[in-house]
Amino acid sequence: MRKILVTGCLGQIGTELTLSFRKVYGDANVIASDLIKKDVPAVIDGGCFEQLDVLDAGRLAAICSQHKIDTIIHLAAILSAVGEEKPQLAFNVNLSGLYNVLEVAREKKIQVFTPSSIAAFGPSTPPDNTPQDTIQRPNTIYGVTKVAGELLCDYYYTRFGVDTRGVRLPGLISYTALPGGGTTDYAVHIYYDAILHNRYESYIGPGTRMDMMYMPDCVKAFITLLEADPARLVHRNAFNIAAMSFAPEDIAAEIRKHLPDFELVYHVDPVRQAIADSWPNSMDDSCARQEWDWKPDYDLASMTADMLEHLKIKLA
Ligand code: VAH
Repeated sequence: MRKILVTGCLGQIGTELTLSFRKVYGDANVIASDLIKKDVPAVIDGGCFEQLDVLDAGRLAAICSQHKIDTIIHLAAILSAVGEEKPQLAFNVNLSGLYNVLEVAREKKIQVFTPSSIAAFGPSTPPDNTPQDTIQRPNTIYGVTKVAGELLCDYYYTRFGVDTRGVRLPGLISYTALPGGGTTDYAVHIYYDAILHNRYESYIGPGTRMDMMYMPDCVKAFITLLEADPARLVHRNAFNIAAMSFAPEDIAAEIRKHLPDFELVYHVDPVRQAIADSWPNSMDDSCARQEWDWKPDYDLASMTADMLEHLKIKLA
């Protein structure tokens, strides 16, 4: 059975992924780690937690040795919007942190799974049905670190034989843990505000379509690719995966099927709008479907129903 280290375990992906991985691989086989031990009992009390700054290569190596780690799910990162406020921090965490993970993986023969993002594309990328292999000239530090990360992971596979794998994630929607510092976060907050206020003020403007995915599909993608037959993988570290593409008004229309009086208004944030405008409208994920049988389970309607049902309980 695998011994898995999850970095960034208390983030939006990390929280849900750690809980799901413990169900699949066993509580004792998933070591959760994050920079700060925040009060998330389900993760902290559900198994082993280690405080880890991914910039501390010695501590990372010591944890991998102590727990005999053979798989690292590397999630620790600074996201797009915070990255534009703190570009030097984003460079350090997203690239030096990844470098430390790849180096310990090289030395200790550890498999590495780390996500890229639609942010790895830029204004010159074909925006509709964006191909798997195409122009990547992002104009955000987050996107620059994601492209560099994709190339670093490819290099460690071809040069050192490290089994690196990853996906380009769309915006992620979930009810377990809030997102932190992204551009697509609006697509989570709209559901919370629908339950709490029956109204949402969107910082992303009308007509701004982006790829989005429900968190259960993201977790499914991580496990499916992690366990995929390596002989089938032509691409490795940056599979486009998609589930749905929508703009704020599309979510609002779906919410109104459940909350007829829900009101959507706009207060556009020029910084995050510019980031969103630089990203694709929709990705072509045919390579993931061909090479490891990717297929999402949720669309906007089923995600909206599930989100509102869970948030009514969570926010009661
Ligand atoms: C962000 N949620 O908004 C992240 C993600 C596709 C976007 O990488 O920065």
